[in-house]
Amino acid sequence: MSELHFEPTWRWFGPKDPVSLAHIRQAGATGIVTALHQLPNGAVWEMADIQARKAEIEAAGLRWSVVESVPVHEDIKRRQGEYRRWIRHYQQSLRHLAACGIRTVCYNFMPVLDWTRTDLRYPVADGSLALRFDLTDLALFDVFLLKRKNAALDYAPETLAEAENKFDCLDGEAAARLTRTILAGLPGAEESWTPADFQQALAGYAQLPAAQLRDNLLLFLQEVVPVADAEGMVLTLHPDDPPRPLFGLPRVVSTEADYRLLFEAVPQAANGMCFCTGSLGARPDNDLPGIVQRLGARIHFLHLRNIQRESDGSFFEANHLEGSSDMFEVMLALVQEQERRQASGERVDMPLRPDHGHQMLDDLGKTTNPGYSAIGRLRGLAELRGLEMGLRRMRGVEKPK
Ligand code: DNO
Repeated sequence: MSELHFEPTWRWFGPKDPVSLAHIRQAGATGIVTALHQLPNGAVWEMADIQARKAEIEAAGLRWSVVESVPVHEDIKRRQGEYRRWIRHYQQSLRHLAACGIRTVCYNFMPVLDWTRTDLRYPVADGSLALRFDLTDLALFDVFLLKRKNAALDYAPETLAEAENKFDCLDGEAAARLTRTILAGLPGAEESWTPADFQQALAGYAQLPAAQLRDNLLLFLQEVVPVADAEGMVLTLHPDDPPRPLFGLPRVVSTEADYRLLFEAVPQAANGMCFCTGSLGARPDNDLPGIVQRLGARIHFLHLRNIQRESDGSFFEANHLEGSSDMFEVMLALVQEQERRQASGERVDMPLRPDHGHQMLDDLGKTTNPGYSAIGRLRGLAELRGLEMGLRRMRGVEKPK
């Protein structure tokens, strides 16, 4: 069997990222996952800007493997205003990226908010800090701080009672921190909100049921997938994180069935998936190895991380090989999928990045991007690569020369 591997990649937020390209290289990554974060949503990515960023990455001995993300303008999600123009810009950005040799693009279709947590410094048993999504805290914010109309209807009575108790003892600083954590936008999110703007943005979705959001996503795919296909690119749709509606906003990329529907409607292989085990794994009904077995041909980018689920839908981010998902089974399914592709002459590349990591060791005293500190991800990447290598060798792949 000839040598296959998942290209080890690392998310880098550009020149302002406290983790340098030189350090990323030492962590064992060869590929960079990044975006032109300085551009506003909807702007055309010009070739000169893409080339300049690419040159900077290559000067450090790395390659720009994946764009995460070319963000989708809110007008496209709502199919309103200038959405046609933003779609044309998106198509143009894809063509420019392809012309610069970058062929894998990640994006999401979550309205208003990108990924969401309620605690960015949740201490786990070993003393490192993890990211946490706590349903009680979400309800507390939604019902008692934001005071969204009818919010209480979205939570179970026990959750509301707990949230109310917690709210009664909450000091101003903790309330401000929770608000910031939810609304300020985590790394990679393109928007951040004040409570008033957020209420307004939510109001904009009041008349948009999930079925309509899904139609808007399909319309977008029908417009951009043929362009990606013609350019030899793949688009990888990131799942909702967490995979559930939030603040009454619909979310339509949360389950295997959601993806299946999109793949059936827009069948080109360029209509692909970013397989994020942390996002999908937050729902016990998402069978991760099974998704790889059934939809593997669509998986063009891997975000591997683990979460520890709790019974009410809360979770925290566990170490990569711990937590609720069996990373061995996931990795095995991915290795088998890549072997299948090789045997059938399909595109084999599946860049992998260790998604998130705990804040630990020297990073505890540093200002880091939540989830994106160096050492926790370095640990994650090392563990995942070790698991991958062990599995491949057991399956008869020769030792690299
Ligand atoms: C969080 C990330 C998200 C993701 C985007 C994809 O860590 O996985 O920021 O990159 O939602 O568009």
